[in-house]
Amino acid sequence: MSLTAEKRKKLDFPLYCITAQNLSNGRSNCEVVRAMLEGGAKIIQYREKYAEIRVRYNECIVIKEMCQKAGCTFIINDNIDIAMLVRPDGVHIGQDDLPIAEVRKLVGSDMIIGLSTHSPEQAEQAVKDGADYIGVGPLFPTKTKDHVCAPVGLEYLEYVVKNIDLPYTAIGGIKEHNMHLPLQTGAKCICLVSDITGADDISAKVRRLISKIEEQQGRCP
Ligand code: TZP
Ligand code: MG
Repeated sequence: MSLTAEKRKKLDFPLYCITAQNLSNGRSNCEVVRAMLEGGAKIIQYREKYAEIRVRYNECIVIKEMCQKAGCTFIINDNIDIAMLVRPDGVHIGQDDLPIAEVRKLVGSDMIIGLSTHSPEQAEQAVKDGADYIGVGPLFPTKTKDHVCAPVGLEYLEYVVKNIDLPYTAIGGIKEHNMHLPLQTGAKCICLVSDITGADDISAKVRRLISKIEEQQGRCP
């Protein structure tokens, strides 16, 4: 099923936020999400690699409710089973996870499916396979993701900007101090993980990032 206008709208925001309990200075994922929402986050992905599945499930129930009230798109990473139960706006999977067509059978046509991609070939394949958006990265070195592939650089982002008609988020090693690079490359949406989850004041950070991104995008071609 093709990407609907409704799904595009849910993904049409300049900042994509992701949780990471181990990089949140002792704060819970729910606390971090609350602060992201206070700062104006409009897309949040629940990504939790270390907690027990029951903890993830419980957190996702709470976070879905918080996001719904705030008009924020809520995506669950990895756990298709939790997504089938909690019914977020979307799920996010990687290259080694179940094929998109199989995930589609499980979650249904209304749910957004996002796929991490690392090369032009993977981006083209994602379009063919019916992904609703793609992650583009890691642009730069990052310690946030285990077993991450080598940085793909801005060249791959440039390819996506010019050739791929799917929503996407640039990701990997993006910080407040270097985010002008993907933005200058034409990125419509960028994702900063540890720079946000590790911030002392997460809501102030998110608010500042959104306004800086919008300001820079106004200046970019
Ligand atoms: N996928 C590709 S890189 C990455 C993920 C989840 C982690 C990015 O984290 P950070 O802290 O923004 O480098
Ligand atoms: Mg995964």
